Amino acid sequence: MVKKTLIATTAISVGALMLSACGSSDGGSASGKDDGKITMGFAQVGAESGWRTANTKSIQDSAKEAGITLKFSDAQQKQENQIKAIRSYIQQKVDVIAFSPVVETGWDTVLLEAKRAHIPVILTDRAVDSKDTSLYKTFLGSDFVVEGKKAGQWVVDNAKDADTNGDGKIDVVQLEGTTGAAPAIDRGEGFADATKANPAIKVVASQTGDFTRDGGKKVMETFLKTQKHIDVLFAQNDDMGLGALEAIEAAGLKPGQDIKIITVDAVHDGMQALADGKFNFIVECSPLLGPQLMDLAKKVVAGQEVEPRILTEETTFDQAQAKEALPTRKY
Ligand code: GZL
Repeated sequence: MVKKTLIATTAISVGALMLSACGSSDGGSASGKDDGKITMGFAQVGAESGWRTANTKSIQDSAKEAGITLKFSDAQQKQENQIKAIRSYIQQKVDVIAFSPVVETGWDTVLLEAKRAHIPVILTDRAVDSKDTSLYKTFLGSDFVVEGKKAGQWVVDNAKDADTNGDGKIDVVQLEGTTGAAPAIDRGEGFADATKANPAIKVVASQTGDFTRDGGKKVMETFLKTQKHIDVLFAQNDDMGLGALEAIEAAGLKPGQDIKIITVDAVHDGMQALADGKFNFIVECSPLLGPQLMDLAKKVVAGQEVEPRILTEETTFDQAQAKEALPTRKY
């Protein structure tokens, strides 16, 4: 669990990013190059969602902007591909490695190889559940437990509305992200935590849709066949929620009215669905990690001390706020 691993670390908002220069450095560039040009190896999860596409663009654009040479790989959501990419970056003696671990576990061996090669590692977006926090310099991303709590809190605050058939019970179905991924584990935990406040709220079915539209559609079709009545859908990302919309409408139900829908991310298509009244609430999860990542890369390559956990600042949107925000959204 991200929470356990990072318990000893201090989380700060990215706006208050405090960095202190420090003489000692074990992050000396493996390449031994002293031309000041940094080469980063980035092992991306895949291209599974609108969020991921925006995240990749942010990283690629920011590397260019920062004058950092970027080696980039897409693992198609397979951990073995990410491990292979990290090994190849070690072979190529890059100055720094960054990646978004597709799942929380199974990274210690390859991260130890990077450490032995004196290549600093930055975790972005998703975290690892490793006991040895010396294996990476910092984690830059969201607090997924908080995101889950915000989603659950909406159901608690809108219980009357959420009880769509007025039977006094609020039956929730949940579309989980990739099995074993930090956002899936932690958003589910946060949602369960927040909804404990009202015993009428019950998650009656929960299954992974792997963060994809297709996965969300297929699993929602099953939920609609097996559940007598569904009051609320909590989709752990917009894309699964968008896939579920198709299944809900094909079943002759009105999304956002017959079934209340809460999602996480706030990418363009999700915000459009919210503005159109098909979603009811979105918890933002920012993919725009590129600028902070490049800033951190320069600092860790220079051997500077950085905060062990840097959180992105995020908000939430209801239907009216989505209408207002859409015209100026960057993604
Ligand atoms: C969250 C990120 C998740 C997004 C999904 O930081 O890891 O992965 O919520 C994406 O859209 O697929």
